[in-house]
Formats: sequence, C-alpha cells, structure tokens
Amino acid sequence: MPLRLIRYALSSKHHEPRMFTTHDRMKSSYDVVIIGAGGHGLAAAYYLARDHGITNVAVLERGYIGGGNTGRNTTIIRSNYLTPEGVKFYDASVNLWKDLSAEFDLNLFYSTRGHYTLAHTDSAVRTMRWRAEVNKHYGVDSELVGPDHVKKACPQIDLSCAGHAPILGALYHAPGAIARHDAVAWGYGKGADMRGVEIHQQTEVQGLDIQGGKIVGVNTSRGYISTEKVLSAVAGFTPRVTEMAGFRTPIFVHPLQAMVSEPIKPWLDPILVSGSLHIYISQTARGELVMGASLDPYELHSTRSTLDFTESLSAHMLEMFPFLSHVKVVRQWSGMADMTPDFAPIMGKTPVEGLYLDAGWGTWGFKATPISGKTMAHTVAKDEPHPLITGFSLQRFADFALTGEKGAASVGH
Ligand code: PYC
Repeated sequence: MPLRLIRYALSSKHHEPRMFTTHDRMKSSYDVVIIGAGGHGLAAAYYLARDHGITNVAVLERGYIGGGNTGRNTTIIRSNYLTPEGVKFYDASVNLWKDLSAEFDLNLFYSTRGHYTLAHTDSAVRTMRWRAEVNKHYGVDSELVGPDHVKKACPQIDLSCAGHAPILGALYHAPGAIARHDAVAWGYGKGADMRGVEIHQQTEVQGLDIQGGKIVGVNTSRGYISTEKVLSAVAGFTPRVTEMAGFRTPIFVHPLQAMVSEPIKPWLDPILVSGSLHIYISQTARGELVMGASLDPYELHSTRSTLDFTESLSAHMLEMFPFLSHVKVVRQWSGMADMTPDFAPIMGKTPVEGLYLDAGWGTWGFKATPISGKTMAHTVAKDEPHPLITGFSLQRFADFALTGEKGAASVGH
C-alpha cells in the first residue's frame, strides 16, 4: 500500500476540500427546516440560498444524502408529458438540467440520448399522436415516428418483439436524457453547503410542533429545533409526515423495482420505453443497462426487490433484445413510490401554516429535481405557490380539479 495512503488513513486531519461540512451540533432555531436530503430537498435548499438569500436552513435526513429515491430510480429525464401543467413544468426542468454540471462544477454525466415511447397497438399510436401534438403546442420537441425510425436508432431491436407485440410506431422525444443520480444530490448539496445551509444526516424528524394551526418547531432524534417554516421533501414517508401534522393526502406507497446489468460494450444510445411490455431501458456511460418495469400492484413500505420482478422483466427484455440472454444482472432494488390518484405531484401549501409539501412523486420524480427545488424554494420564501405548480396543489383533490397525467407516466401503472 503506498505510504501516502497509509499516512492519510492514520491522520485525523484531512486538508483536501470535502464535499460537505460536518456539523457536530444543530442550532436551536432555523428560518427553514427541510425534511429529506434527497435531490428535491437539497435542490430546494440550494435555490432558497441562491435565489432568495435564505441561508439559515437545516436539511434533516434520517439516513444519508441521496439514499432514498434519488439513488433508486432509472434516471430518465424528459418533458413529453400530456397535460399543459406537466409539459410546462418538466420542460422548465429539462432546461435547468442542461446547465447543472457547469453550474456545480461537478460532472453529472448528463447525456442527451433521445427517448422513444414505443406503441404496439393502434390505440397506443393514437395516444402518442395526441401527446406529440400537446408537446409541440408548448414548444417541446416531440413527434410520432414509424418503426423504421426506431430501427435506425437501435438496429439491435426485434421490431416484432418475438411476434407478441409488433412495434407500430413511437413517440420520439429528442431531448430525452439520463444523468448520474447520486451526483445530482451531491451537486445540490455542495452548492447549498457552500452558501451556508446545514445538512444533518442521521437525523430523524420524530414530531412536528404545531400550535394554533401554525408550525413552530420540529422534534428530531437529536433534539428540538424551533422554526416557522418546514418543507417536507421525502419519498415513501409523506404519509408519516402528514400524520404528524394531523391531515392526510391521497398518497399510497407502492414499490417500483429496477435492476442493472454488468457493464457491456456500448450498443444502446437511445432510451426505450414500452408501455405494453412494461419495460424501460437505457445504457450508462459505464456500459451498464439500467432497466425497470411498472409499479408493483400492492401497497408496501419496503425497498426489497423480488425474483419475480427480475424474471418477468428479463423475459420481456429478451422479447425485444434476444441477444441479451447471456448478460448478467448484477443489482436489483426497489424505491418507494408515492402514488397519487391523478399521477401528478402534490406541491405547495398545506392546511398547516408554514408547512409545505413536495410529495406524490410516484414514478416521475427524478427528472423534476431542479424545477421542484426552484419552485418549492419560491413557494417557501414567498409563502405563495410558484405559478408553475398551481395545478399540483393538495387542494385539487378537495375541489375535484385533478391534473390527470396518467397517460404520460412512462409505463402503465
Ligand atoms: O417518468 O420517465 C419516467 C419514468 C421512467 C421510469 C419510471 N418513470
């Protein structure tokens, strides 16, 4: 072992710059407390500091930075949604994504690949045409293409899908991209930390102190903090946070499983999604195939993955790409997806004054990281929903004014 490495291991002081500051103690009071140090929570902290000058902020995380759904998704970034609210929101997100590596001085491996949503039936072709028209209307690059377009972008594909589900066309979205997911949390965390935000890992929120309908503090595993503003930006745990606050949302938590292969020679440039076969696939810069399926149909608060999932996803994958039969799966996992009845998020104010929600991210949250951070920072700073998120309020369920995004939720859920 090189001497330098041994000296480094034995030293109690490390002089090179660290990504995050370690704070031994929490302050007794903060202007804003954010629950959850995933991409969304850290992005909100970053934009609170950068855009609104609010730096007396604590981000509390019961585990570690990016250890929840930020590190458990399949990293697909796109804006080819179906509702005007969705298209505008995700388009603003894609525009922010493009500059993040330069902004953070950290390589997020943001890679524009083109995104195909395959249509295997006439009715799926009709839906893709509808989505393409909505997308174009809002200036999003999206078009209905034929099977030849798909074959040209991905010559290895069996267009007949083993004769079970021939590909009739696809929604092609040129800006579709992937990025390295944990690096996104690190970038936002680093940017927030540099501006004075405190990130406290291994710090669990155990209760909300609400008096006279207003938030006044937070009980944590490391003591009490007083604050007048709390933003909950958690995945899988929103029902527990809202239970502490004394109200409910219509969120149900379902597992969403994914898996990754051993690295292989680069062959797959675009991102492919098939609603009928319930699969999505992309290849990382390291050569791994990142693959996912549709949501598990039962409610479960767990991040365990199953053999049943690997078997059924692999079977569908081989219908499309028979040559992959010798490739090994090296990891599989599950995220906890907060599903809403209309497949849109829940963002903004709540019945408790000073408590804000960034929740309901189901299977669509990673791509929203930058814009959710920016719009939630605005909402918290001004106590007024950002114009891009008014369609995502919790109140919409009481008003029967849903934002039906279900046609664009990647694969059938
Ligand atoms: O919304 O693009 C998406 C997606 C991919 C996998 C799960 N959701």
